[in-house]
Amino acid sequence: MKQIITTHKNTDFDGLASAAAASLIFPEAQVLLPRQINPNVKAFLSLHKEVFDYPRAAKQDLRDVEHLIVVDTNSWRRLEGLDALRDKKGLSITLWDHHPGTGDLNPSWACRETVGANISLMVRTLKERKIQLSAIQATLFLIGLYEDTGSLSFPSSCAEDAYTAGYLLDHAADLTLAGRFLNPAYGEQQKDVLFELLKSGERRKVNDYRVAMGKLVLGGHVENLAMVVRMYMNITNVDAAFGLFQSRKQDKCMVIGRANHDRLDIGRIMRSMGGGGHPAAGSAVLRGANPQALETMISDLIAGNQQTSVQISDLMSFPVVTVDVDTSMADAGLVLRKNGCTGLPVIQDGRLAGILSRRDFKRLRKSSQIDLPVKAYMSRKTRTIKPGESPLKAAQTMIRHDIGRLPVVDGDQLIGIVTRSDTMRYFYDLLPD
Ligand SMILES: [Mn+2]
Repeated sequence: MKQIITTHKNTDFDGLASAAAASLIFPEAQVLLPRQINPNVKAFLSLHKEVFDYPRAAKQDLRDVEHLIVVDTNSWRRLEGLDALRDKKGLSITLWDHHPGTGDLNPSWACRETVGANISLMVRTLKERKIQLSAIQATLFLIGLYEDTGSLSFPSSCAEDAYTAGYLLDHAADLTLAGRFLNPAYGEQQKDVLFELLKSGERRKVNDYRVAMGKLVLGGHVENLAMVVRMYMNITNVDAAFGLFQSRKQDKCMVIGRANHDRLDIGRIMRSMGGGGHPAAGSAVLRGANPQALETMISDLIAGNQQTSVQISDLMSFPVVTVDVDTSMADAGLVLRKNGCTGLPVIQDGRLAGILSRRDFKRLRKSSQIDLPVKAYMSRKTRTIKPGESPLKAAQTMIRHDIGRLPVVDGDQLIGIVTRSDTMRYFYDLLPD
C-alpha cells in the first residue's frame, strides 16, 4: 500500500463522497475510512457494499505508505488510525479541503477554498481531467453536496456548489435515492420522545418570546434528538424550543435548543451553560444538574438576551419630517419632494393621525383640489411599530400590508420612522461580503 486516501472521523456524506472522488483521481490509492462513521453514511455503505467497499484505517500496515491523500479536513486530530504517518520522512500529502484555516497537515499540494461542500472542489478536478462518473457516483456526490449545503440553502453555499449540483444531475444523480439518505429515519424512539415532549412540555412567554420546554428521562441512547426538538418547535409554533434529556444511568442532563427568531441566540445561551452552537441551534451537557433549575436558568438567559440585540430604535430615523392634518396637499407635496421621501406621517394635536403617501396624490381629480387639507386624502389605517421590537417584525409588517414605512410609536408619541430600505440595509449588512 503506497498511497492512501482518507477523510475525517464521524464521516459524513461530504467526506465519503470526497474520498470516493479522490479514488477516481488516484486509482492506485486505497481508501481507508475511520471507524466512526455517521449512521446514515453507514446505512448507505452497507447498501452499496459492492461499489464502495472501503476498509477501516485502524488495522492497516502503513510502513510502505509514501503518499497520503486527505479530503474534507485539514487537521491530524480529525484523522483516525494514521498516527504512525505523522512524523514519517518523505511522506507527501495531497489535500482537498473546504474548511477555513490552514490546519496542521502541511501538504505538498493543496486545493483549499471555503466553498459550501468539499465535493464541489473534487468535482472541479474531475471535470478538468475529464473523468467520467457513473450514476451511483454522481448520486453519492450529490448527497454529500446537499448534506453540507442544506440542499444549497445554507449561507455557506456558493455558485460553484450550485453548478456542481447541475453537473451531477446531468450525470444521472438520483434525487429519490438522495432524498432517502438525506432525511434521517424518524423511527419509533423519536416518535416516543416527540409525543412525550408534546404531552409533558410547557409553553411560556419569556419577554416577548414564545418558548417551549420539555423534560424527559431517557432509558438509553436515542439518535437524532436534535431533529425531534426541531419538530417539537415547529409543531408548537414557538420562537424557541428546548429539550432537557436526563440520563437514567448517568448523572447528566443533555440540553438541546432550537430557535426560529432572529433575536434569540441559542449558541450563546448554550455557551453560558458550557456547551456550544450557532444562533439557530445548540446543545450542552451538564453533570449533576437538576432539570428544574436548568429550566429556570434557560428562562433567565433568554430574558437577559434582549438588551444586546438590534432593535427598531437602532434603525429608525429621527426627528421625523411630518405634516399637520390641516396642511394643504400642495404644501405637503413640496415637503415630500424637498425631502426625497415617498410618504409622511400626519400629525393632529401632537399625535399620529395618519400617513400621506405619493400614491394619495393620484386621487386628486381637479387642480383646485390641491388646496384641500391633507386629512381629506391621507390614510387613517396606520400600522406602527414599537421601538423595542425587532427588524424582522418590521419587515414582516411591511410585507404583509404592502407599505414602505412604519412610524415608530412609544405610547402615543411618534418618536421615529423606519423604512423598507432601513430594514433591508440591516439584513444585507448581516450578510458576508
Ligand atoms: Mn464537508
